[in-house]
Amino acid sequence: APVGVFDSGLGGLSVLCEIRRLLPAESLLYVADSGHVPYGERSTDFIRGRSLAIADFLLGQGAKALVVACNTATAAAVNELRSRYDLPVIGMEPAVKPATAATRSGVVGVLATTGTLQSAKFAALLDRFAGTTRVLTQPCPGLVECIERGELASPATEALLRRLVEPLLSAGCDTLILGCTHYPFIKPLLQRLVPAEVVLIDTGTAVARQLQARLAEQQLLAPLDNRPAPVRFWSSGDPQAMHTRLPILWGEAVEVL
Ligand code: DGN
Repeated sequence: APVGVFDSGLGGLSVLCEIRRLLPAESLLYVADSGHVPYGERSTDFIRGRSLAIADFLLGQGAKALVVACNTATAAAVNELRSRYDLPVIGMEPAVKPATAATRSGVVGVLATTGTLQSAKFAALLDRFAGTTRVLTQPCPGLVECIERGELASPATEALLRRLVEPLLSAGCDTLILGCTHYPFIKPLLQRLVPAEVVLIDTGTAVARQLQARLAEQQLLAPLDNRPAPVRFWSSGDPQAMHTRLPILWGEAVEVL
């Protein structure tokens, strides 16, 4: 049975990549809700509805576990998904706790969508882990769209990113949290735009490890001789766009359903 992974679009591929690396024997089924990307500025009800519909689809495909490879959808819908389905549901969360451990200046910045930053889940996360660290938030409208177009280092993407991080750097942030699964794709560009000592933190590997632990605990791990397991892709948008973008964002040969 496959592990079902979904995102509003192609950003979740950054998480899929880490899952693939850690768990090469797991069959994976990735859903990009490209017909509705971006989720960043959508209402909570809309995102919740999409998440439940995609989860139903993945369960219909026999998924044994779900990974919500989208911070925005996790904030909006992970509780509903967990109460509705009796299988492991792994979600994303901006890495506030590791960032508070990493910062020396005591000021960290969170780059994420408006939806994530305005969510009750994010407020609870800050209450729980921020402690004495100053946590500054920066919504990034437009950035997901650049990445969806496959523009990982274009002048337009660079100009936008510069404008977004500048206030965080002037406020003394020495640690930046990539709180959206699209952003690891522009990590090399971001690293070039910030001073070398600024630490960038994302959560793809932590989520892959969490998935591994949950599968192990429920004895759902695929046998190791299942390698190489298939990875399949499904998009609610234009399948042709998926075909042209996937080679940029996902290295392996692909099967688009
Ligand atoms: N990739 C999603 C996230 O992690 O929040 C959201 C991207 C979007 O649709 N705005």
